[in-house]
Amino acid sequence: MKKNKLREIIKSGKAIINGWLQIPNSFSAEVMAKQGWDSLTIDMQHGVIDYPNALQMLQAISTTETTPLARVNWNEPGQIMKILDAGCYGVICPMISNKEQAEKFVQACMYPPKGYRSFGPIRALMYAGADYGDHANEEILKIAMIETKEALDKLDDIMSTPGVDGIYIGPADLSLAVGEKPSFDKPESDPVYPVIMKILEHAKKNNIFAGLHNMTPEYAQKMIDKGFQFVTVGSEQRFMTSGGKEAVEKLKGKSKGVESKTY
Ligand code: 3PY
Ligand code: MG
Repeated sequence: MKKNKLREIIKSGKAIINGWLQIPNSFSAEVMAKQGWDSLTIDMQHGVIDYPNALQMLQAISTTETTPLARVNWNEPGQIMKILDAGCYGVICPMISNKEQAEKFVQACMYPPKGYRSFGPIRALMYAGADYGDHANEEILKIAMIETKEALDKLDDIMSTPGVDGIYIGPADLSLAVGEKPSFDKPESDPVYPVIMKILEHAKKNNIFAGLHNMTPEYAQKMIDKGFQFVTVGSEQRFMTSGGKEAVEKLKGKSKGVESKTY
């Protein structure tokens, strides 16, 4: 089986630079894949992407060395198994709140006896190699999102669950969980900032990597310096929005549109 290069990056102590895909199109996925991201995540939760789109996007990403990941829309074994069959090398699962949910998630990603994934890696066999079934349990990255109120009381339970390779913080939902307005790139003065740092410390303690969703490369770099080893920067939709907005503003003056602090 083709190795998961993301595991090598983590082992070397470096950070995975992850791009985020929310547009249901193989050409935009290909354009992003050509830019040299370590990984690209197909966002099936908040992106406007369904399975047939995701399949074509995976084919586009396969034209490059970029590692394909997906964020599923819920902790739902059918969707998790199906996107793995399509050749994803890792799954990000939203809103994991306790150990039971963490087990349900990671075990959906693993074949028996470690898990309960059903066998049928129809495209993964072509993408990864004929021995996929022998190594998938170890190669596939299982990444649990920490972004709910309950999870904050159960960080060690979730992070010590066998099979959880890393956690991923969603700052928008985490903000809501602690009674704040959703936004990314939280400044140090923001009440959510210490919560993010606390989650990072627990990940370090549990020897798993921590990931964070960011808006700008500057903020992502700051978080790498703090110890995050998986950082997402923007999304293709965000890049399109900011590039288009900047061009129009230069020619037509400041737009009246209010810029989103999240997606
Ligand atoms: C959040 O900020 O809640 C996310 O899920 C980011 O993707
Ligand atoms: Mg979220």
